[in-house]
Amino acid sequence: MRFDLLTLFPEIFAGFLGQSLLKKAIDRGLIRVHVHDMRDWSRDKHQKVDDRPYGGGPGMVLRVEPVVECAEDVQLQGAERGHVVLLSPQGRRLTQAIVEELACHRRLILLCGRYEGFDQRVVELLRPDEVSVGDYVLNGGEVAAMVVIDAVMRLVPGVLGDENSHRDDSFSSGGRLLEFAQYTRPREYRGLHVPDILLSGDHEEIARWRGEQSYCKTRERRSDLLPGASAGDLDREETDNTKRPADG
Ligand code: 6GU
Repeated sequence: MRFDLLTLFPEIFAGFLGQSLLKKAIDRGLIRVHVHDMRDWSRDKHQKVDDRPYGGGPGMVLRVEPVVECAEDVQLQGAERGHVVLLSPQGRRLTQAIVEELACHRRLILLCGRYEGFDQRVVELLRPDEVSVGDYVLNGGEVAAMVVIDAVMRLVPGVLGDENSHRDDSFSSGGRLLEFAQYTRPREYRGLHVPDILLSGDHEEIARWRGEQSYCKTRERRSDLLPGASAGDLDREETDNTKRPADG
């Protein structure tokens, strides 16, 4: 699978691409990631890619030409044009179902915005799939693009070793429950013991206990995930949240 990242801050991705599971997948040729600096498509001698919004208002808007021309050139590199994703808080909110959908593409072009967003004509010309990673505001799409790559790459065949691949993840379209609690050695730490059941060797009982744990944790923390929950279950909780950021 190939990912193309279009950004104004290519350095942000260096650590992410050079570590861990993603680096291994790249080294093994399962995944390719190309990072493109949209400034290289600026016609301006100062490589300016943003400008003040028509109609006034705070902040700067990404200009249409460098973004569209960068995306079009990048699409022509490689065998297929790819599915264009624009990371934006206005997009549909990312879920595991959307991650699974994105993983069906052989190539994803991820557009990372900054400032107050893109000129609307970027959307009209590229017709991207607009995706948000949650209901909060980030300074730019780069962190969101890393979220998308991280979640999608796990679904690319061969990326997870056999050891993990058979594991039922909490949010895969099959399972809809949170994970049960896990323990490893030592058996006791500061008076806290590993539950006896896990040391019993009775795999049937262990599976039952884990299922119960998952169900109870989900009911307590995320009842919106349980069958029969309506969208309102979550909204009510969210609008109930009266906390405000601390001063300073
Ligand atoms: Cl994709 N971008 C930005 N700037 N903020 C976000 C987001 C994306 N998703 C949630 N918040």
